[in-house]
Amino acid sequence: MADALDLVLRNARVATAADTFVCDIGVRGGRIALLGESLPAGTREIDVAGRTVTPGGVDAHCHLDQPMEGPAKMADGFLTGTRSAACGGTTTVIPFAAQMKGQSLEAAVLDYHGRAEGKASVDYAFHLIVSDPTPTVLAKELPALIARGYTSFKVYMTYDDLKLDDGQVLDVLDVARTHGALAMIHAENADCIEWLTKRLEAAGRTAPRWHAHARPMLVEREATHRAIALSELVDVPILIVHVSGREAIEQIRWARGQGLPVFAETCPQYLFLTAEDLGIDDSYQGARCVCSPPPRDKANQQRIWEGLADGLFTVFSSDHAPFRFEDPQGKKPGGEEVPFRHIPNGIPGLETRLALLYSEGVLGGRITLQKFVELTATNPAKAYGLHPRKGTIAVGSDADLVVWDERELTVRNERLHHAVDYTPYEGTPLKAWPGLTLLRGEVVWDGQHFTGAAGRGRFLPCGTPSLLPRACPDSPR
Ligand code: DUC
Ligand code: ZN
Ligand code: ZN
Repeated sequence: MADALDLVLRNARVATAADTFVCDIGVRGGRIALLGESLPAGTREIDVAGRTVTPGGVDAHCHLDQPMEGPAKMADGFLTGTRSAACGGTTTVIPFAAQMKGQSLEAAVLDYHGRAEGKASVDYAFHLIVSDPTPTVLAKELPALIARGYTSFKVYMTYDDLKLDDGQVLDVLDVARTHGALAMIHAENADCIEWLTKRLEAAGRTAPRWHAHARPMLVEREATHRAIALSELVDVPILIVHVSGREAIEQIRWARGQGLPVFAETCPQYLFLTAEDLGIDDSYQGARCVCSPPPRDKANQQRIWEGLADGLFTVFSSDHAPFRFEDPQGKKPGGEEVPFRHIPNGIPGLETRLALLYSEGVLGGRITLQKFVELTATNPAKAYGLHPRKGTIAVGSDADLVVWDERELTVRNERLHHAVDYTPYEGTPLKAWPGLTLLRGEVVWDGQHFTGAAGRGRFLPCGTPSLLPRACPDSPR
């Protein structure tokens, strides 16, 4: 007879990307061993009758303890970042091992493992950021790292310390094609941003709100179209990250219409914030919401909701980029209120990502429960080669689970677990929050307290991205 179950979740309303059904979930050795009615007793039992259970969230775009140039320092490393992930229902995070210009990729990955080791309380994989695609990086380091489970990388079309020119993007895409990796693209036109920034500065327009004027949708639209063309030239899938509104969406819809494998991600800030959150006057408070691309307006939020519902978007990530507001290493570099050009870009969102989408999307009637699971867990796991171990509720998958509490609450930073001194969603009413988060069968959030432990999170080497249906081995290409 098989060993006894370690845990049984009784009478769960299980939601996957395909179905909703009521059953017991039996866990053994950290994995889902049985799904069925009236399962045998487990060593531990939790009755979740009437409550929805979804796969633990996979946040496939977050920045934790990423080395930065200049005075800025991220407030969250793996310790606080993964703790806040767990308390918000996310059990896998994929932050970025970022190559600095002049640095080898191998060194960046080694350094980043050192930052994570012993600190993570949820499981984690790494994307790479390729900022210096030297011949050695392209011919040796990148192929070797892909083979070792780093199968996705981000390239930037903006930011002086990270950006690649078009030729370099083509080179990196070519490696992705040859070795079966997925390239994520930050699409904004750097020269347009610089040109606009200088004009705004010359006119004395340097308050945080002008950040949005330096990065209008046109600069995102142009770069999105260029990224699509570059990927078409190389004949390789790409994923456009943090899409903010209508103009980039139109480019992606056009690409899809051409049959091109162009995937897209969006984030909570493009559903719940607008450019007005960067300020309607010259107050510095808006520095809290400075991120790139910037949030747009209500009409664009609506376009993003439509894209989530109709399949334009493949993944929904936080783009958690945590900087404290009252901090010389955060939004006030050197303790000063600085021109928008110098404000560190990014907002926190790891812990609030799932509850915002569940509340407004699922319970607000904008997306189905299946779409929620697909966007927040199943597709990110597929896109980055972690499925079916992660991202679903199935026999053999890791027992990463969220049991939802459907109740009215309000987002308050004092209740969150990150190390940031604000949340952009302060005061937002919600209709649900995770009541329990389980990582490989262990409760890491009990609805009131973090119950996980630093060092319990495991590193996950990624397999081949599996969003595209694979051709049969002997079918013609
Ligand atoms: N934009 C990014 O591209 N990354 C982190 C934060 C941000 O605002
Ligand atoms: Zn980006
Ligand atoms: Zn980012």
